[in-house]
Amino acid sequence: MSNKDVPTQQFNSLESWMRACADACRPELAQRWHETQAQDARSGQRRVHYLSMEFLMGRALRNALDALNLSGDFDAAARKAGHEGSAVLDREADAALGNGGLGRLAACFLDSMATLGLPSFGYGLRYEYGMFQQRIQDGAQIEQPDDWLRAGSPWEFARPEIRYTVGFGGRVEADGPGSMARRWVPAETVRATAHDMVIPGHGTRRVSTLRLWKASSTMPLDYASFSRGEHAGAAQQRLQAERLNWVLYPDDSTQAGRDLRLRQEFLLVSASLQDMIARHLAEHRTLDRLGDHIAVHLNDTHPALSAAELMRLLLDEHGLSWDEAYAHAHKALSYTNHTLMPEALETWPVRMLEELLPRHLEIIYEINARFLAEVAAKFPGDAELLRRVSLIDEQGERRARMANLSIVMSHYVNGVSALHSDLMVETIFADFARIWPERFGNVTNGVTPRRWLAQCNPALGAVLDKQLGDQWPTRLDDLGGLVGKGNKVSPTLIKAVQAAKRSNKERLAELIRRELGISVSPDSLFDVQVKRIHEYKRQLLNVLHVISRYQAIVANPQAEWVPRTVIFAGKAASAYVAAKSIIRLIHDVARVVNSDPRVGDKLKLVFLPNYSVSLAEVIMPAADLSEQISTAGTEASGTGNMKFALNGALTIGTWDGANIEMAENVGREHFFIFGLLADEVQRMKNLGYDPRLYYEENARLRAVIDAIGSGQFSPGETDRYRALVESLMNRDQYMLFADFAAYCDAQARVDELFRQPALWGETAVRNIAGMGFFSSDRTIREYAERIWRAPLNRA
Ligand code: 26V
Repeated sequence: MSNKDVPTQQFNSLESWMRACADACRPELAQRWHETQAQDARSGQRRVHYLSMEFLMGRALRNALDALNLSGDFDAAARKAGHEGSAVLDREADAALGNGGLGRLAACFLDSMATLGLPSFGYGLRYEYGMFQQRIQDGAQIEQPDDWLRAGSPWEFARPEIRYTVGFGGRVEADGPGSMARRWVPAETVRATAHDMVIPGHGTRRVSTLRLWKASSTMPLDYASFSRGEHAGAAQQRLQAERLNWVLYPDDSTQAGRDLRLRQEFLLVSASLQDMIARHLAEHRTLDRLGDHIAVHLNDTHPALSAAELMRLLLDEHGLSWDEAYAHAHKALSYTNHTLMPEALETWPVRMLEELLPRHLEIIYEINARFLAEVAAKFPGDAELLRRVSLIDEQGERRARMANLSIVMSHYVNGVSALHSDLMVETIFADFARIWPERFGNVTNGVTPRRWLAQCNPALGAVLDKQLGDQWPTRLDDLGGLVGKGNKVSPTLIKAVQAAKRSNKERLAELIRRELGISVSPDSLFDVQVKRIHEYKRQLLNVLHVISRYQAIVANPQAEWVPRTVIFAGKAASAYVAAKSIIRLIHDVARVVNSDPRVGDKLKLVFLPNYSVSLAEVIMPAADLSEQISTAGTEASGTGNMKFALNGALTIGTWDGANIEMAENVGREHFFIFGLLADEVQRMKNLGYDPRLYYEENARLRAVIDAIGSGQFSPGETDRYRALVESLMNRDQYMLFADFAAYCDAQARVDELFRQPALWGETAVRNIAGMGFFSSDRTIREYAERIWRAPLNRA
């Protein structure tokens, strides 16, 4: 046996260990899943159906073991076999069926719905390739396919008996004189087959379902063509259908107006609604009370065609009247908006809908006509208002506005943090809020404390168990108990929390050494920004500060610098040039800083490639400082911010998204807040913002920009960052220059506190203690009570 075979051997044995453990969990999960389904069918309670194009699940084995109370046994058995438990778990591929925050939120929600005993289904698509894998070549991002199903998924249950036909294209025929009912005759059909993933609840036997649809051809092989020897032609049908499953759209920033994306969205919507109606009929025999029994939640507008498809199914397939169908749909539907960014608001060219979904377009027109008549009656003579709220944008190429459709058809619309929900009704949906003020509200996001604390940070988990008892993972408000009587924090507790942080930092330092060959000191302050790379999130502002710090260190190496390791990770949408340029700049700056002998441990800069749920699970527990520095008014909520704080990081952040509510719960004095407020940003823009003034007035900023612009970090190619610098100097859309000085001041305050370990540690504990509110259990309770009106059956 050659040396080269050894790792393969090890790999195989770890991999088979992982498989064996998953296979051991499967029957028990299946049993509990059956019990849950039977219970929900018997109870006849309202079920929630969470429709999302994205579920960013990550790995499932540790979560399954925990839910089944088998984690301890697993760790012991692995050790006995000579394996590290974590090495076994690392063999599982992430289910990365999502881009970022929106998809991960859906995954946290499934966990909470199961845990709280909410009768629930998640509905999504079974992409064969998930979020692309990011490689870095010469400092630049390269995308590679994510073949996560290569070896199959141990968590999937194929359900060949659960399948529906989904149509595309064709024409619409009248179906009887005078009737509203019409008949859609699609030109093509595909078959959607259910593949269920089990979602175990914690501290309950309940197991709920994530149902992912796989499209296949209704006519896999055209025998006539095949017999004529036209093999490629014979496979056409099959290809047409199967391309729907190929790949998750990896762009979370711009509307990707593509035919395939529209087909994917309709596949999700149509199969899921047919499934709900079939289940309802099996349990209740009639559709009379459909709207009372199903809640259909739209995770952003991606499943907004649900409004039209539900109407079509009820009108055309089940013979209901318009008013009956509308009443059911309106009772069932609710919608969450996740972004105010205009470029992410979905619209579809009417021409595409005409071609692909002609009946749905008719229904959208009818909904629009009735809606506009209602508005005209309520606000007579306001033609401008009608133009703005219309479901059809008539300027230029006519387009259907999916947010407008979602709002009109839903009984409730929510934003994802207090600020975001306020801005939503003041800006993008102001007209609708005037029409239906009672329809709008807020439900602040949360994260599951099982994955994001108990499982990813067992060291801190053990400290909490000792201090609070072991119920906190399902009762996160218990964290408040970390602060004792008289608002004191016990020094022993602080020490224990710091020891946990230290071991997590050592683990991350080891990973950085392994992945990048860079040695970083666990004594340094771990300053972390991990999230999608986007201009509004301002990774670039962070880089500007790093460069400024580098320049200051070089100018005065003898000063008492607080050693820092600045860590980035995140993916850029493949076509997003500016974001990719930021990744490149981070690498260029890192090369210069990390190799400068004058700097040493005082400053290190690392970019960890291929950010993922699994990587986040190692990073979050190890962070000292969490960077949440979006331009105020742009980040709808953020959820990474919550994961960091829950794991004892302090936050440096703007007054944006959920940062605000976090600071209020923790106490502003324990937060590093800086920068313009959302209304100041707006006011400044209205007055005419000139970034050059800041450049001219702030010598520190000038030195940083000049260094980038002169090619100091890109010696072979001095104008590599010309576009980036010009865009800052001429426009600076996200106001980095306006916030730069305040950001640097806040970073100086960070240094000051870090010099006082006991005080820093106490502040970390206070941050953890204030995070009880940000459990996704609380979020789901709010949805269930206020929006879905669905029961919780917590065992
Ligand atoms: C847009 C598109 C356009 C078409 C291609 C695929 C795609 C995928 C996603 C999006 C919109 C993304 C919106 C989003 O992710 N919002 C984030 O939602 C988080 C959960 O509510 C929130 O914490 C983040 O602040 C917000 O940016």
